[in-house]
Amino acid sequence: MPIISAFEKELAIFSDRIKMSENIVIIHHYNPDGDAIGSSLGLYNALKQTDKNVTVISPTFYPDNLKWLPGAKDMKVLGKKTQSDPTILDGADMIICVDMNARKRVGAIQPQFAFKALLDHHPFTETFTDVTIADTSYSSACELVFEFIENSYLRQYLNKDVVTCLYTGILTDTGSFQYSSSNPNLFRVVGKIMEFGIEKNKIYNRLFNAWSEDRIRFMGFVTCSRMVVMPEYKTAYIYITAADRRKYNEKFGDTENFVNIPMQIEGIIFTAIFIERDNFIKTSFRSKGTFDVNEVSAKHFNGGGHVNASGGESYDTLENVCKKFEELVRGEYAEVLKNYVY
Ligand SMILES: [Mn+2]
Repeated sequence: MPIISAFEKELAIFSDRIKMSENIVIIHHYNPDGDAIGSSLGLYNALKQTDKNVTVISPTFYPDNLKWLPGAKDMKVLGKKTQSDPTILDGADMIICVDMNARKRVGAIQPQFAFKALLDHHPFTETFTDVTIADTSYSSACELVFEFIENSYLRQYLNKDVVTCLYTGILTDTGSFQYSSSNPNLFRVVGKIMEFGIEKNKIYNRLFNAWSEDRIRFMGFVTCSRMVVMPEYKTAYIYITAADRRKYNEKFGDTENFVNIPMQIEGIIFTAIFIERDNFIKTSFRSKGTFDVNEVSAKHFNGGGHVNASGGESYDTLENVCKKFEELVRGEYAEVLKNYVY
């Protein structure tokens, strides 16, 4: 049974509202990933076959390896300045937020006048919309968007473009089915997606084998010179300075997945990365098994996410953030990590 069947009431309201609306805006979180872009464009490609005006607004620019997605060129991509433009949502009678659990995730944009709906799979969803369909059993917003379309009048508009976008977000949010993918429903959805004859291998290569030479060399440098392994605690982390980023001509998205590099070491179950950005330190965490990095992130690094993947930010120096992390590993989490059997 689809997960969405628990949301019968919301589904009806959501679906009716789409029918009634003429100008629909789809919006996702800033620094969008494959799931944010994929779920927005999946929905966009379905809705654009109707008689409605549909616009996807991206609060910030997005990774190059997603530019080939059907409909990507039609997206309205904002920046720090245009985000604060109060007229940006003028004329919209419905705003659909995807892949975000809090209003602040859209940056300075103020989605306040139109009817708002949310499709999300993060824990701790804030109530900032008029109707919400959110469930952490979904691997990705894309899996949820598929079920939403499948179970609404939009079903007739499912096509290869729609599911290509949705498959993209499923792949990126599950690390190609490594994590967040134990719910059988995901494979039911993927099975349905395959029926549209998507180019599965081509999608994979466009997403994951599409780096610049700089990025591959950056990854090599980081692995050699910026990785700290704490074998006793089954933990390893990477730190990157602003100078490192400049040296390797870092482009947006280049450091994505660096946090997974130490995870490939036998015995490591907990990894982190700390990246010196312009005004803050970006933090990401990954784990194997039940070690909850959502808690680590929420409690200590102003962030959140999922059990095995989370992120946050810190306003201290890079050096202090690394020190704090090591202290947490050797202190608060020491017993759990040392005794962790995986
Ligand atoms: Mn997601």
